[in-house]
Amino acid sequence: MKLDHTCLLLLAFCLPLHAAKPNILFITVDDMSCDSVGVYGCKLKGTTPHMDQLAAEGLRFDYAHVQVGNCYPSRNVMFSGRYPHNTGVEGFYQVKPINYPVMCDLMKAGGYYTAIRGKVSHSTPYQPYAWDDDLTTGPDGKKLHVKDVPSYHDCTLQGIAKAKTAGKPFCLNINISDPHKPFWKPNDPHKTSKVFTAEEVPIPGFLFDDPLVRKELALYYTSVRRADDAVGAILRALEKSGERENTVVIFLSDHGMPLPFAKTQLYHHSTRTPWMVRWPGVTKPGSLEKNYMISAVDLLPTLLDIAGIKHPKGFDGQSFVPIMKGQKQLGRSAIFKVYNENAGGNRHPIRGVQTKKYLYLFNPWSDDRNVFKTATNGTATYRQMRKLAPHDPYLAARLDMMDFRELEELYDIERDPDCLKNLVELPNHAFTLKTMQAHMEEYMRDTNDHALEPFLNRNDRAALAAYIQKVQGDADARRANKRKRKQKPAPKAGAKGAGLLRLNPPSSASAGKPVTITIAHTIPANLKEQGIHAPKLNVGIPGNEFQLGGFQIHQFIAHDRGLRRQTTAPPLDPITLPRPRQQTKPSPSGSPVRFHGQQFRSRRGAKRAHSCP
Ligand SMILES: [Ca+2]
Repeated sequence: MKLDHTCLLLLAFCLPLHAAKPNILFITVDDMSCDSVGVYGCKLKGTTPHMDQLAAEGLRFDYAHVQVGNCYPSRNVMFSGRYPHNTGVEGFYQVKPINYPVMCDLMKAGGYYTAIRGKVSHSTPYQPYAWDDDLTTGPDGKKLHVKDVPSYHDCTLQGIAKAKTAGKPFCLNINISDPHKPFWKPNDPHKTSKVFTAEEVPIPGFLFDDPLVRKELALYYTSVRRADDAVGAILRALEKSGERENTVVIFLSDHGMPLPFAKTQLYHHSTRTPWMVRWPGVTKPGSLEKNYMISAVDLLPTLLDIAGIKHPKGFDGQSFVPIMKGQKQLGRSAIFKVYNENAGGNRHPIRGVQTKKYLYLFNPWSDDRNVFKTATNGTATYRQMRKLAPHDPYLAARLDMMDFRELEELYDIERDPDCLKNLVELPNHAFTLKTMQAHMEEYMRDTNDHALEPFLNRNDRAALAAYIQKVQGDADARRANKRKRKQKPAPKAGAKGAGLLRLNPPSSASAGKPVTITIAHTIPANLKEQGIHAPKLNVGIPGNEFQLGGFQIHQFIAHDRGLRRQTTAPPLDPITLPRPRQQTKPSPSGSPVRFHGQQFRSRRGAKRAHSCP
């Protein structure tokens, strides 16, 4: 662990305040929406019996959110008590060295044994980090399977035993992989205790009723149930250890379901999380907190208060221990939400302010041309939305919003939690808009957010474009450096994996015209069928080549490392086409230049034709 001088000084002040320290068991699930939980009003019965039981034994918060709609930055907020612009962890990349302590440092300095299972690389600014143990590896040295329910029981018991051996209270962070993709599937070797059918699943208001959407949702809800099985396994291990009565259990999700308008967004269902705390002797069984808003940035200050560890300076969040003890607390009427980039380094910054009634979003990248790139574009639901949109005005409007957004959005969460009707231009909401904008400015100033300047200049298109160019340029440079550091020579002939796949693209390609790519392979026939890194694509082994046909190119991007291409659905990221002769020109400066092909559709045309209800 490398911390600078300031950080070490801060740690030196983090002395324990009390001799008796409760254990902490912090459990997360991955990509689960709050309303998938029974006690939070799930319309499908039986999704989460163990989570419901935990709620019945403790306190649950009705107005709880995470800050970020994707994993790595969301978890780093939880463990740092700071917004992404104050940790540097704005996307899926390591930040090293750091000048602030994280949960692991502070708990260890406070006398705790610390260990983690799952999401290890996403939970600290760099890895490996100084946890006492990584419980992701079993006692036999083998890595535990992320979807294996019994292993969650065993690793919890193992962590508790190790803390006892060390003679310390424990702070365990057990991160369940479900319902993150890949979802449970029929004949999955990793069992779930209940399978839900496409016919019975509820359709979230931000999606649409369609057989393919239902099918995807059924797999999601079945994976929610397997996540709940893992919660049960962890809590059984705690009981078995005899430490239940001296352990504070905290449970939440890192963000909403991995489907369009939820994951990687800052909508209501993107960030709302089930948040439960069972603190024996402190929280009242079955209680519900409906007055105050809490968010992930408050987690670390809260954990330190529970553990009686003094806070270092620099937290953006605030402990909510007073609320759990039934006391009053100021500053709990709004939360600040932050999104910057996806796992692929595409920057589409969003900022949000949410109160119990309203949500205001600022999308500085939204310019009617820039298309939002996100993990959920690879889902069956998104592809179906694209397929149906040309013949369905409602879906055309929804797709338009998903891809292009608006510079500002305002929603009445009480009446429209699915965020379907943007109120930003309605005169009768002008006062609310101004109030929410003022909240936003205050948060940005207070936390030194780099999006403040574009926010203040939000009516100046050139200023917004310059900001987006700057942050995307930073992300591109960071990824180019990473590639340079990681660049390995191509595997030698005969080496393991060499020549498994060879792409044979067409000798020429035109924007708007379908292309066919032939992929020759030498994958051994006994492997039968293998998934390759492209959504819903499998390699049939018996032959020695297969074809991908019908992809339409709608945009070419000349890039510093050759040409990247975008196709219409389905996206196919790993395949690179050669530089076409007609559509691109070299950039005089060598910097990225974008050329739009014939198929680049007009947003304004779509918007005129359809309006969102
Ligand atoms: Ca996640």
